[in-house]
Amino acid sequence: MSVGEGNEQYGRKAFKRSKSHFTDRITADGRDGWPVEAGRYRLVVSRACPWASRAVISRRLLGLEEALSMAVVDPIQDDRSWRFTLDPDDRDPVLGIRFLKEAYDARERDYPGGVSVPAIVDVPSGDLVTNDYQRLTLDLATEWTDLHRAGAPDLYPAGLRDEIDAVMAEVYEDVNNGVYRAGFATGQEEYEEACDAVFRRLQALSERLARRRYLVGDTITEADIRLFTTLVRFDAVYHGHFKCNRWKLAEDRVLWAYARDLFQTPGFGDTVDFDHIKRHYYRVHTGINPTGIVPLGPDLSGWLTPHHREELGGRPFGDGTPPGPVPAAEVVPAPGRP
Ligand SMILES: N[C@@H](CCC(=O)N[C@@H](CS)C(=O)NCC(=O)O)C(=O)O
Repeated sequence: MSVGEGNEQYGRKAFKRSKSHFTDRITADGRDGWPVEAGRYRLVVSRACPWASRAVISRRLLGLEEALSMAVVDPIQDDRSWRFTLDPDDRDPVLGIRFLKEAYDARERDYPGGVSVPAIVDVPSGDLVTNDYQRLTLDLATEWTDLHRAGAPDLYPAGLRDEIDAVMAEVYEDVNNGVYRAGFATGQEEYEEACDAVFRRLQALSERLARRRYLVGDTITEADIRLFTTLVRFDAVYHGHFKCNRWKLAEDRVLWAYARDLFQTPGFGDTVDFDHIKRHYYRVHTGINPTGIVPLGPDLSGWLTPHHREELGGRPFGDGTPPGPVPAAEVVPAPGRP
């Protein structure tokens, strides 16, 4: 497999995350030429990918499943990158394409950059609109409001944005991206610096969450979504594959309970596919796992055990309500669930 580890971002120099290249925004006023419109766009995700998983969770919490359809790619890329090999005829049934790269090429001929998820594609033209994973979920929360379900939570409340942004910046630097910096380090010092930062930040987050149910305010916000997508992968892939092994998530009483609380909240755990997560990381990054062997563990049953975080109070959905059941076509297959 010549993907992932061959990319510049996984190269010999210190790990550097590439900037998203297509940063057009889909907005209520359509100022970039892409107005919010039900049925017009398709969200392309890998359930393996933490950045894409943010969008999968936001879409569920906000009840955008009908308005914004979703395509799930095969967790294993080949040298043409993400592919629709989970679909009949290896083709996305809505876009009619076999590789996500086709939507990138439709937007920009001979696009030289990497093909990444999450991506939103304009269905009528087949053009990629955005792969800006940092902006994408904020826009789902704040620009797609006319299409939100009744009872949708406010994931980015105006009065708390400064605090949410500050927490997310630290979580991004040391945790979301920190695990990648540790995992793809090519020198001892670089690895130790990154790994130290991961656990220092996790320790601080554990202290912050000891007496409060959620990261900011008393409801679920975008900040919780972004921390969750790393925590849910921690013991399955980051602890072993990325060598972030000072301790396991399941060994930190507070963070483990926090992660289980979110996992058991509708819209979070019901989007998680541990089978895709494990196969993607262990099989694609052959630079750090040359045999491509996928470990059997960890035991996933703990994710469903009582977490007792209700005792801290908090109102998960604020004045809103939890999302309904997962649409039948989007239920995570049994091998990926605890
Ligand atoms: N757009 C960003 C973030 C999204 C991202 O890294 N997605 C990963 C999957 S987790 C991806 O699609 N990487 C391209 C590849 O592995 O070929 C990037 O290009 O680094």
